[in-house]
Amino acid sequence: MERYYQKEIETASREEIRAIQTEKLKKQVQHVWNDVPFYRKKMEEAGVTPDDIQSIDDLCKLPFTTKDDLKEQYPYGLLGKPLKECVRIQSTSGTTGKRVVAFYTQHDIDLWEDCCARAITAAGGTDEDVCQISYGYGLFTGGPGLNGGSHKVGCLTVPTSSGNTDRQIMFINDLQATILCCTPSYAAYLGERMKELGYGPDDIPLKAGIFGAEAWSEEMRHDIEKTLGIKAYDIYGLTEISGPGVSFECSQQQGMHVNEDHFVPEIINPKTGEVLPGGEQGELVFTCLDKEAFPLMRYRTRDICVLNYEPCACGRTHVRMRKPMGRTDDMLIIRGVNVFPSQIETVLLNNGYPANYQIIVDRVNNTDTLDVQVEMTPEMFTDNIGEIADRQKVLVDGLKSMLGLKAKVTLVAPKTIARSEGKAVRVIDKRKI
Ligand code: DLL
Repeated sequence: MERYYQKEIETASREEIRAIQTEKLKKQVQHVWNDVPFYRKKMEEAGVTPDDIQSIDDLCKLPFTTKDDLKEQYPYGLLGKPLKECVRIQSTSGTTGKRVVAFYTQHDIDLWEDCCARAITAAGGTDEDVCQISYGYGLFTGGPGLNGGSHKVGCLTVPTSSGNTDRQIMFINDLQATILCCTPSYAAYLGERMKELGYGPDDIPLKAGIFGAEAWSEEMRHDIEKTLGIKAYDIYGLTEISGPGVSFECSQQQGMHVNEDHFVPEIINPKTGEVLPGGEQGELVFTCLDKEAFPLMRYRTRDICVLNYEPCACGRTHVRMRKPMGRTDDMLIIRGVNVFPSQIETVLLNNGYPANYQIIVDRVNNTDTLDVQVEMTPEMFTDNIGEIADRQKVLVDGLKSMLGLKAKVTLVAPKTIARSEGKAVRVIDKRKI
């Protein structure tokens, strides 16, 4: 049995990691200064030259890159290599404005797949596993990234992509898939469907799942683990920085190790840009240390996160990031109250509802309204109006105490909220603000 564990780098001392980062950062700053006019201009405006960057501690001297910069520079403005050296693009599903298009050289693909291979290994994967990849393939990074990682580990890779749920289940059973990679909402749906078809957790060959691309709560993790009889691992990433595998969970399930030899994370105060110490919550920022074609520097992700530099019991020394539970830009402000969709999800799951819900925000007569539509399980389903009203009241009270806000809750029949094969659409904001 072969394991793809890169012990030397994944358990390097903090001093060794800093030395690697310093060496790579100096080279990378020179690369963007020489090859990307956009960065040279930004650095000149900030009064910084490559000579000012002598160690990883000087990272904070560099200017930030934002999503607006990416939009303005679309499509080629941030290219760090001639197009003829690029071998792939991937893109976000952005619905408004221009989407993000990220470029990769073969070197960039190799390092990205390497990160995904580390994630699969941390979830217990070896060359004896059958890894079914039910993330979308195509422009979305989920399928291609984990596909490459699975090859590197030597797993038998089953590239089902998303959708066609009954065929997914057939492959899981017929090929005895042991690792499932997909979004947590699709994993929950697959679990629901398998249960409906009569499979208990012990009948399902899967042992692990690698779920990410969207926020999910601990309660949802426990539900999925119970239904599928697996251990569920979180994985994080974003197209701009490469895709899945920027960070991943280990067996301890206490935060995701950032692949710090490739990406340096920082937490900043989103209002002032000030760098915050470990343990404090703020906006997550990444610098790519060795990407060639799309070398983002101090990229503001808009994900709200916390970094933890404490040693991890798994032996890995790379810093861990907490599950990002909100974004600086998807936080809803309802009647002046900050609301994270994940808080609503927690109330629902704590009350025994599956994570099939939709949050509808509107503005009526200048007042914000919050309507949460929640699917009942088949066991709960009833046409007794009094019973439904009682159930709704329990949720209204739960939401009030979690958010400090009165919400309208509507319970709907099982399977009436549209299922997603990719990222779930949880929030519909109808306000024109
Ligand atoms: O979602 C890459 C990915 C694919 C990650 C498969 C994991 C698995 P984008 O479509 O560019 O890339 O979306 C990136 O999704 O900034 C976060 O807001 C969110 N996100 C990604 N992973 C997680 C996670 C892919 N594990 C954006 N938990 C990021 C919470 C996540 N949010």
